[in-house]
Amino acid sequence: MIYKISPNPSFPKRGIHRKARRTIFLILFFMLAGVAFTEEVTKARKVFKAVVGSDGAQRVEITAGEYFFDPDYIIVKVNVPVAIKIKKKEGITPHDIVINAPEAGINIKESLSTEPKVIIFTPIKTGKYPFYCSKKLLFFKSHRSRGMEGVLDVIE
Ligand SMILES: [Cu+2]
Repeated sequence: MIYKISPNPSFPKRGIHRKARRTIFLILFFMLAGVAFTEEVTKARKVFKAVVGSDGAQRVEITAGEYFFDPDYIIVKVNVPVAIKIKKKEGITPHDIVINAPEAGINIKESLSTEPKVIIFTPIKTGKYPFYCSKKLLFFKSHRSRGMEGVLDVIE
């Protein structure tokens, strides 16, 4: 038997594959970019810049609820005492606030109630430190992953 070698050269075929691959890559790229963009939009922060009161403390008021902190991007000055007055909205779901930044002299874990609590600390190092709610019910997603987190931005 004689086997004929296909006269159809593979070169142009490969070229088509390359094009297809590039198209697929571009489609994936824009899909991912789209996802990243959406993420950015949904994570728009409520920014609050603390002002130093007559007593020398920077005052911040936060309300917590399902599932947010308002504001959730708080800017404070380094080496100036911060007084956070925080309460949670009515409801049976328990919430707390955690800021675990020992390098900045901050180590907070307070459960929240509808009665405002005042948390006082002095940040000793600039940087962005996360704060969040550590509550999680059984197999459900943590409050943090549902959006109960924010940033404490300590600036010069
Ligand atoms: Cu919570």
